[in-house]
Amino acid sequence: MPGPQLPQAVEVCRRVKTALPHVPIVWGGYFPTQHTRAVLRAPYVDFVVRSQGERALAQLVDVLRGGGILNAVGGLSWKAGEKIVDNPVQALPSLDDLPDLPYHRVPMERYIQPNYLGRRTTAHNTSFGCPFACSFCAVVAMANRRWIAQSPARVERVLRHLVSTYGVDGVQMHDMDFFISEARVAEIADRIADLGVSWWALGRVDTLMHYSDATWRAMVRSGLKMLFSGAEAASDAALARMNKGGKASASLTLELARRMREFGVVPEFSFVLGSPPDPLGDVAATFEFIRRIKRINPAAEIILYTYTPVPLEGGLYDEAKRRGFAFPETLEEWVSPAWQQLALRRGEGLPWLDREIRRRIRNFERVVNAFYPTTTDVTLTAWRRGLLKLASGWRYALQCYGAPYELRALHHVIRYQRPETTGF
Ligand code: B12
Repeated sequence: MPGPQLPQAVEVCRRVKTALPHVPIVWGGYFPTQHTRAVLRAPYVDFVVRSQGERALAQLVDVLRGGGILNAVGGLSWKAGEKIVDNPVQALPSLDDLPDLPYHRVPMERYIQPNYLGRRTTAHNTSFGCPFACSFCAVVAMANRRWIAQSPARVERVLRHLVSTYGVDGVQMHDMDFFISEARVAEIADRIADLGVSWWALGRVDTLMHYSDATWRAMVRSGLKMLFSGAEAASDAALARMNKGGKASASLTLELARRMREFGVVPEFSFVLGSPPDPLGDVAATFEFIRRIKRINPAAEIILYTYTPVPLEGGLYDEAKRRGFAFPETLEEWVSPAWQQLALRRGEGLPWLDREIRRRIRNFERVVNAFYPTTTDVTLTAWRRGLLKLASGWRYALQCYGAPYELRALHHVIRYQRPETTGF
C-alpha cells in the first residue's frame, strides 16, 4: 500500500541491497502495481509483481533458482538493461486451487485483536477483484474488472479452522467486494451460522439493495454486524462522474441505510469529497446528505475521504491532470512528507482543494463524530459518549461547524478512534 509503510520499505530495501547486492528484491501490491515505473527506477528494487501475487512470486522464484526465462512470469515487470519489460498478467488462478494459508507458520496471536466484532478478531480474504471500474479506486488497476472467489465450502473450512484452532470470534472479510454473488454469500451465511463468529465485509449499495430479505436474514443469523459501502457522493451526477456504474444512486444509499437499520446491521458509508469540477458545491451537498443518512440511521458510520487520483486514464484522473496534478517519478519523492500526506487521502496538496475546503471538511467531521460517536470504539463509555454529544449538540443543530476548538480539545482528552485508521 502507499502511505506510512513506504518510507520503511525504501529504507529496508536500500540497506539490504547495500549489504547483500546479490539478493533480488521484489515489490508487489497496490502501490507497485500502480506506480511500476517509479518503483523500478530505484536501484534497490529488481522486480515488480503487478496484480495477484501468489502464483507469480512462486514462478519468479523458480525462474531465479532454475534459470528459466523471465518473460514467462505473469504480471512481472523487470529491468532488461535500460529497458523495463512488462509481462502480461496471466489469467487469475481459481482461489480454490491455491493452498490453504499456513497460519501455523506465523505468530497468529499477533494477528488476533479485540475490537467491535469480538474479543479475538482476525481477517480473511474470500475473493479477489471487482467487476466495476470506479475512477477513484485502486482496485481497478489491481484486478482489471475481474473477480474470482473461494467457494462457500472453502470459506467455511477456513473459518472453522480459525475458530477451532485459534479461538477466533470475529472476522473482517477484507475482500475488495465480498458481496458480488448473492448465491455465494447466502450459502456462506448458512454454512457458518453455527460458528458464533461476528463478521464485517464490504459491498456495493446497489448490490445489497438487490439482495432478498431471506439473504439478509441469513447474513444476520450468521453474525453479520457491520457492513462497509462506498456511498461516495450525494448526487447521481457526481456518481456518474466517478464511473460508479451499476445501479448506484444517492437515493439507494438512503434506502440501504433504512434497510440496514431494520436488520440491525451497522452501515459504514465512505464518501469521496471535493471532486472536480465544483469541489466546494460537492462538499456542501455531501454534508447535507450525511445529515439525511444520520436522520434515517443514527448508527451509520461516516468516513470522509477526499478524491485522490489513481493512475486510471480517462475520467477524474484526466481532469486532475488538467488541473496540474502529476504523480512523483521516484520513490525518493514518494516518501517525502508531502506525498505521504497525500497518500492518506485527506486532501493535502491537491491543486483543486484549497485550505478552506479542507478545513471545512475536517471541521464537519469533528462535529459529526462528536454528535454521533462511533459505535466501533469499544473504549468509549456511555458517559463519554454523552459528554461528546452534549458538547456538540448546538453546533450540529445550528449547522455551525466552524472552528470547533472545544471539540478538538475534548477529542484529545477522550481518545477518539477514527474507523478508517483502525480497521473499521
Ligand atoms: C485491510 C485494509 C486496510 C487496513 C490495513 C490493516 C493492516 N494492518 O494491514 C487499514 C484499515 C489499517 C487500512 C488503512 C488504509 N488504507 Co486500506 N485497505 C485494506 C484492504 C481492505 C485490504 C488490504 C489487504 O490486506 N489485502 C490482502 C492482501 C493479501 O491482498 P493484496 O494487498 O491485494 O495483495 C495481493 C497482491 O497485491 C499481491 N501482493 C501484495 N503484496 C505483495 C508483495 C510481493 C513481493 C508480491 C510478489 C506480491 C504482492 O499479492 C497478494 C495476493 O494476491 C484494501 C482493499 C482491498 N480489499 O484490497 C484497502 C486499500 C489497500 N486501502 C487503501 C487506503 C487508501 C488506505 C488508507 C490510506 C486509508 C486512510 N485514509 O487512512 C489507509 C493507509 C494505511 C497505511 N498504513 O498505508 C486503498 C489503497 C489505495 C491505493 N491508491 O493504493 C485500498 C486499495 C482501498 C481502496 N479501494 O481504495 N487499510
